[in-house]
Amino acid sequence: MTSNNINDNFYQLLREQFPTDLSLPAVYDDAGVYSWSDLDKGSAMMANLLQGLALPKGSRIAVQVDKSVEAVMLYLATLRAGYVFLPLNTAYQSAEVAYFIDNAKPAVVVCSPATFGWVSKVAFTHGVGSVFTLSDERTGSLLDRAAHYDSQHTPVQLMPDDLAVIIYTSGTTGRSKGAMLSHHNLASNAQTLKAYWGWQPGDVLLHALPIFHVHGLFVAIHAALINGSPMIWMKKFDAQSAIAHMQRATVFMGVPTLYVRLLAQAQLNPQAVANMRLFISGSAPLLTDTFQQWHERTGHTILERYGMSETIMLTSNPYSADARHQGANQRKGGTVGFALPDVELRVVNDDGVVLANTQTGHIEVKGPSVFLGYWNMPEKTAEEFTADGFFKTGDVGVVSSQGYVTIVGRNKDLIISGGYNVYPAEIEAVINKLPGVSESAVVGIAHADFGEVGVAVVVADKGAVLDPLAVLTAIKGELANFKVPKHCVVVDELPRNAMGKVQKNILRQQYTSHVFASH
Ligand code: MLC
Ligand code: AMP
Repeated sequence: MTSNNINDNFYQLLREQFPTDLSLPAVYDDAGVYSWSDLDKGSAMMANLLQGLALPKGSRIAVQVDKSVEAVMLYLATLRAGYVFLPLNTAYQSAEVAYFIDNAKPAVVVCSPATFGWVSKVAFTHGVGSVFTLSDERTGSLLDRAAHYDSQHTPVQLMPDDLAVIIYTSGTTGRSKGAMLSHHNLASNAQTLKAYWGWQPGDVLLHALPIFHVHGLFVAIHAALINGSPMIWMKKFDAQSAIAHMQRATVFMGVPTLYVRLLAQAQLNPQAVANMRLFISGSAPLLTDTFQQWHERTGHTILERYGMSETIMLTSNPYSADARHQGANQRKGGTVGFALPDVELRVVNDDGVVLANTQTGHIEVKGPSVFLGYWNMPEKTAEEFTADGFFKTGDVGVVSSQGYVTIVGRNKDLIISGGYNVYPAEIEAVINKLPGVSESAVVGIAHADFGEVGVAVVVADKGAVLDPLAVLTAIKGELANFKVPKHCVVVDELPRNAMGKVQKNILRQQYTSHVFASH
């Protein structure tokens, strides 16, 4: 990997783009305004605190906290100190957190004061050295301790391939895998998106996504920081407030559910978005209906892009004329646009033979933002890469003669619900352990708000009687709430093909028609 940076610490690159006047606003929060100096000094103090713990190089800092600007400082502090940030969805329950802690063996865990009881128990049981708390109201032991540290900090010297973040993604078989992303992965993608999306002086990002996944943490926050642009910060998405904030914002990023909810607001009209320059959608398929309605209601054309935790962003519809594609500048609904300038994207058949444009197959990618591999899972990593170094995305797609990529399906058994990934295998494993359950199949069906939601189809043990609601209640404590199927049905048997494999397509058809007929 080549690099011209004297220090390949990604924070250094971000810091160089901060405005010269550090007293300017960097984040507008409900509670007040944070300046660029606040971000720099707050993250310096936390970085000094972390370094004061004298942790070994590459130590993981696992963080499960509510969205706050201080949580962003903690992320930046971890980068500065050269440790590895491990963000965890706040919806994860103790069994899930225990798995991540056991797998990643973090040296430090930061959790919310409200969850300290059970998180610290899990952490200390797994040998974690330090557990701090951080609330979304500027309180917690992390801030108390960091207050004693210096507000100057020089980012630790790093190499481009040094690890910056581990993001866990669930798997089609068994447990989650930690995708290892380097400082170079983060830096290259942030720079590419800054140029491709035409970030400019005066831009203001409306940040409404959670910050424990790639979309909210990397795509959104990196974009603002690397452009020296302020963010309007929403702790939680709410359609009415988001529209009100658009008076002062220029860029918005959302999963399709956010666009669906915004469209349901009567006050969404061209005046409300007159200040906006760009609307970006990703993480899940944007229905062409939503794309068209948005254009009719606002006059704006949503720019849809596609990425993964393992790769950050891979493709994007053009913001402006793309010289690589005869100056095409059209954002096409139903497509995820062109491979980004430094991404090689190809479509292959089942035998790995590269297909021509307009032929459908498996999407494989190579590029500077593609991850280093799965944490402590070399065999899994080897399986997911081809001999010539392409990553197998698990998505099925087609590239048009003009170069537009369309995702037509997935060859991984995955449900994307409101932008969150839900792997049926994980849910089925939990359901199958319940008393009286013989087997189960979880399938995704269309849903007006979340795009897709899970339905659990369960078979009882011989002689046992199962209450569908009791099944859902029983798994609620075990799984993050967004993973819990929205509906459960008990059946006599699951449909199987001649090989004995459950025919999920049949279940999907069967339940789509009646379960959510009212939506
Ligand atoms: C919440 N609920 C969901 C859900 N979110 N159910 C299914 N799918 C979801 N995504 C359920 C809760 O379990 C709860 O049910 C009820 O809805 C209310 O919870 P809530 O927290 O009040 O929901 P709400 O705030 O309305 O959240 C909806 C949402 C949120 C769409 C705002 O899910 C969200 O922020 N999604 C964005 C996800 C995201 O950032 N993805 C990026 C991944 S990165 P109950 O029964 O418990 O009351 C990636 C790569 C890439 O994919 O390309 O970007
Ligand atoms: P995650 O593992 O959470 O990073 O999710 C990555 C997956 O989200 C991809 O492999 C795709 O299946 C899906 N995805 C992301 N963006 C899009 C999009 N714009 N359209 C369709 N699917 C998408």
